[in-house]
Amino acid sequence: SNGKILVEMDEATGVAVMKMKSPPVNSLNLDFLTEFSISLEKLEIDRSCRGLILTSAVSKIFSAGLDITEMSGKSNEHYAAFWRAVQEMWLKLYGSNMVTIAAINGSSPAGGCLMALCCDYRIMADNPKFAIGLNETQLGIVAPFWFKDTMINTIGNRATELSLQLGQMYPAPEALKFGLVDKLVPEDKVQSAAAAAMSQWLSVPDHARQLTKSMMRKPAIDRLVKQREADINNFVSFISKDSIQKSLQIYMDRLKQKK
Ligand code: CO8
Repeated sequence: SNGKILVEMDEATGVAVMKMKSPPVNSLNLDFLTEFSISLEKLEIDRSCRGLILTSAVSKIFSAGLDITEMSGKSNEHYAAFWRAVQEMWLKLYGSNMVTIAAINGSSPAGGCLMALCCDYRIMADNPKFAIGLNETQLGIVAPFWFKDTMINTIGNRATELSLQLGQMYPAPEALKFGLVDKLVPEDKVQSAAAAAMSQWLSVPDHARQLTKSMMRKPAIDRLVKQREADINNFVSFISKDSIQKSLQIYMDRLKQKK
């Protein structure tokens, strides 16, 4: 491990806390995603681990989403490997048998929002400076069907249609109203609130909860599993287009200029 993912396992409670630590913004590059999936897999097969709290060790940021530099100026082989790693992260996290709780202690755009949506329950720091949402259209790119499915399964069709088309980022209070997060707590209470919610979730018998979770999520997971290669090909041909590369470049330049 090169240490982008810190895992603290509490044997007494059976709860692991996974802290994303890839400054400055926890962007999801190939290394990060690979380490994330390996760490998750280890916890998944550890029978003493029943719950996972996903949070950030970077102040003010949960995750800035996919690393834009992984999607620009690279070879098609690289884009394919990157996208496979993004799929893997989603398949593992959305399909986890553990209780997963996102402790969202900062901004969480795009892929960061997706990670949070993959969890069973979301607690966010009550700070209007922190925003969450799937803002892909703002970058001139299109969230794939499984991002869309994940959002629909959380906030419903109409709210997803609005959010996705507009590429809307919601400050924490709005995110709560939209159902994008389940609870807001003061910033210094995010971890303790996540631990409290976890003990409620863990009071339900695992087998019943797991089968119920699977019943809710399996159709979306199966849809990607069936079309995994096609989805990769689709991503590679989309992202390698000159017009898309240009949009991403403009977005990155704007991001750098805003300071
Ligand atoms: N990828 C790469 N670099 C990034 C990213 C990112 N996602 N986000 C920020 N950075 C860089 C910045 O450019 C900056 O670099 P530098 O220091 O060299 O100038 C550094 O990280 C710090 O960023 P900021 O100064 O902006 O930090 P702030 O604390 O002011 O803001 C934010 C943090 C709110 C996270 C802000 O950086 C931001 O809004 N970032 C953009 C987030 C974003 O739009 N992500 C979308 C990625 S796309 C995605 O996840 C899903 C794509 C789906 C695929 C579609 C199929 C085609």
